[in-house]
Formats: sequence, C-alpha cells, structure tokens
Amino acid sequence: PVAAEDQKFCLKEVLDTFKLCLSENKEVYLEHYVAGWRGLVRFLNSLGSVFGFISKDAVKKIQILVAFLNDENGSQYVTIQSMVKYELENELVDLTKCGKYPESGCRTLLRLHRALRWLELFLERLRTSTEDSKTSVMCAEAYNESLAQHHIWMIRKAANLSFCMLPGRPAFFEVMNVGPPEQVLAMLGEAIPLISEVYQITEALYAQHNLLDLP
Ligand code: 1PZ
Repeated sequence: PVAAEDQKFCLKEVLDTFKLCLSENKEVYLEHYVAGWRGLVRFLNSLGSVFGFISKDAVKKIQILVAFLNDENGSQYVTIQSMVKYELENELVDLTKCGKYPESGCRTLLRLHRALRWLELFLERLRTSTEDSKTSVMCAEAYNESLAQHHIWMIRKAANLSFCMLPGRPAFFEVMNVGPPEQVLAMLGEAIPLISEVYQITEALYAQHNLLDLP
C-alpha cells in the first residue's frame, strides 16, 4: 500500500475538487472550495521554495476558513451563501474599515476568490499557449490583469520577481502530472469552465451584497 503523502501529485484531482463545489442549486460548498485551495497550495509548493511567501498567505487564509467550519457555528459555513448571510446578519464583518473582525470569513474568502480569477486567467493562457510560450509571461499577465490591482507595490514587486522562477512550459506540464501535453490541454479545457462558474457565482453574490471591497 502507498501512503497518501507518497502518491504522486496530480493537478487533475485538484481541479476536480472544484467540481464538487457546486450544489444542485448552485451554491458553493466551502469545504470543497477550501480543499481545492489546499491542493493548489501543494502544487505551488512543488514548484519551489521561492513561492513560499505566496503559499504561506494562502495557507493562513485556508486555516481561518477551516477554523470557522470546525467551530460550533460550523453549520452556518456550509456554503459561501450561508456564510455571507450569517456573518452579515450577525454583523461579523468589517464593511468599510478594519475594526473588530479583521479575519471574517467574508473578507478572508474574498482574498482567495480574487486569486481564483488569477488562476482562471493563467490556466486559460496555458491552454491556448504554444510550445515556445513562457509560463512566467503568462503568469505575470494574468496577475497584472487581476490580483495585482488589489496588492500594494511591494507585494506586486515580489510576485513579479518570483514569476521568473517558474519552470518553463514543458517542465510545468510535467509537474502537473496529467500526462502528455494533449491530455494537459484537454484537462484544462474541462477544468477552466468549472473554475469560472464557481468564480462567477461568488462574484455575483459578493456584488449583490456590496462586499467586493472588504478591507
Ligand atoms: C504558479 C505561480 C503562482 C503565482 C500565484 C499568483 C499570485 C501571487 C500572489 C502574491 C501574494 C503574496 C502574499 C500575500 C498577499 C496578501 O497581502 C494578499 C491580501 O491578503 P490581506 O493582506 O488583505 O490579508 N493575499 C492574497 O491576495 C491571497 C493570495 C493567494 C494566492 C494563492 C495562489 C495559489 C497559486 C496556485 C498555483 C497553481
């Protein structure tokens, strides 16, 4: 028998967890959302320690959300929809400036949500790239188009520097461990619409409640 930690990492399995995120009536299960992020962090860590400052922050946010899920009020956190409703009704969110709730579920998830948009843009670039495309360029373009707008200068600088350390496209496909390039592209073609749907549902929910700029 092979221990779980010895099993080779496969990005398909990670992206598949985003399939489990959507309930029948299109609510987003927090448990699976967080599991998807856990897998992405493992993938990021396998790319090298220069990305440690990124994965550390993601892990911190994952832990905050898991703590809510395991708390006595965990049943209020089953879906992102129920979390938003619960935290707003009970005034557990700092809406305009940081105050009593610097680690609310709503503001914490918003950070991962914004990063999910980066992921969508990056994977779409990977999917439509050619053999001589540079992962660092695709990554930087996706970042500057999305997440960067929410980051201070120093983080933007550090992020853009770290992108130069990304493995090239062939090695990057290897690490994904999905199979030959054709299979990687097919897998991406399936995963991207899913990630996009989860992103759009969350985006609409946050927009509806005016939560897109939570401090
Ligand atoms: C494959 C290469 C990975 C590139 C990932 C691109 C994202 C770069 C993000 C750099 C963020 C690093 C440090 C922390 C920043 C935090 O200030 C912000 C805001 O949180 P706050 O300060 O308000 O509490 N955190 C974030 O924006 C969350 C970033 C999560 C990034 C997860 C990336 C996962 C990558 C998966 C790879 C497939």
